[in-house]
Amino acid sequence: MATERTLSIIKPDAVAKNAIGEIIARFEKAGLQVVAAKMLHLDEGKAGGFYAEHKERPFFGDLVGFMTSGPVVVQVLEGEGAIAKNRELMGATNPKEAAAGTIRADFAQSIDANAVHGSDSAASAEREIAYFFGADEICPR
Ligand code: RTP
Ligand code: MG
Repeated sequence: MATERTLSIIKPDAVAKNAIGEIIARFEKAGLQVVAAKMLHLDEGKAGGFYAEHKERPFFGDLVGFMTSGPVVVQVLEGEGAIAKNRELMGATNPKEAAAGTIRADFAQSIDANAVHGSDSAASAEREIAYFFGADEICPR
């Protein structure tokens, strides 16, 4: 499998729970490397632009409200099959449906406050990484 990069966000609920370290440890233990990271408090424009694909969905307002409710940690993860591996570690969107031992099963409380984001395809990863990071902010090891 090829080495890939994916965008990960530790969402406001997980930051508020002081779970940043535990979540990053799961990525590292699974063989993913953090090659870029920053903490940000998103405004409506930045959060809405990030989730633009969901603009017409009924949950869009709640999603943007939640993502702007507190700081987030945005990271680029690199590794073999990083996009699918991260989605596997995250678990299902709705924590009630997330497999035991996944990040969402262990840290999320609802479909809105669901602890983490991860790019869902190579095209999304490319767009999302560029949305938050310049090339000079990514540090391959
Ligand atoms: P994410 O983009 O945050 O990684 O989540 P995801 O791929 O698992 O789910 P996605 O379909 O992209 O939805 C983005 C976020 O919108 C909220 N959502 N609410 N009420 C609902 O039916 C509903 N569906 C999605 C979730 O917070 C989800 O993470
Ligand atoms: Mg998504």
